[in-house]
Amino acid sequence: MNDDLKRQAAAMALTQVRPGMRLGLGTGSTAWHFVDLLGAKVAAGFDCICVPTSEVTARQAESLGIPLSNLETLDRLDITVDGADEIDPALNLIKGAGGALLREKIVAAASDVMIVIADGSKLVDTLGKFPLPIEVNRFGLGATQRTIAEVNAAHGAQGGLKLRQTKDGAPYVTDGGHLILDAFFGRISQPEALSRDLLDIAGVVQHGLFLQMCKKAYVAMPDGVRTIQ
Ligand code: ABF
Repeated sequence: MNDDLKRQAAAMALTQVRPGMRLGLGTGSTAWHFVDLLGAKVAAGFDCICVPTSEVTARQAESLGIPLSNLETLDRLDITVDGADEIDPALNLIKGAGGALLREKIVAAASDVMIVIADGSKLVDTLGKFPLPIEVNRFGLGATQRTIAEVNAAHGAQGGLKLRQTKDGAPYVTDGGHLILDAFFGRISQPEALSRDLLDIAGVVQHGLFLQMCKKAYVAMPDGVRTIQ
């Protein structure tokens, strides 16, 4: 059911894609559907060039014959299509459950338009129920973690920080070789200030707040796909 909704949202995003476009390809189970549908279009002769936001998405796109490039060759992209973990009414997002937030943010920032695709479960009034992923350098992890905890407490975090782990208990390592701390807020009342304060911490590489980056969201509900813009 949820998977059907994700595919419907992905299909709506595909209607925005024109021949010759430079596209950013997101990561996650919803973005997977977009890449899958785009792959079918490419197999039928559609022309586009894409930058993937993770190694997983790169492998999927390659397997479908989608032409790939990078942000050294292409300076700007027309559209990035990606999923999200939370979407607020102003289209601010929490992303990063899939561990690809750094490349997702770099690719979205290099895109003229970011389109988010999701099912209705991702809509929230206020960001923060979903843990906020914070990507950190491995060096000095303890010191970085303590500073983040202080900043988060000042922003009203209701829970602690958890080092993300794989199923077998090893630290989860991102495509960039970094670690992820998941921060439990409950409610993020001042996302812009929190974003700035987190980025001021030396060991923080990036975080999963995507503020004022998304221009349009296709959110699939049982009674149809809603466009939010
Ligand atoms: C990526 O995948 C992430 O930024 C986000 O964390 C996640 C959403 O995954 P899904 O579409 O599987 O719910 O877009």
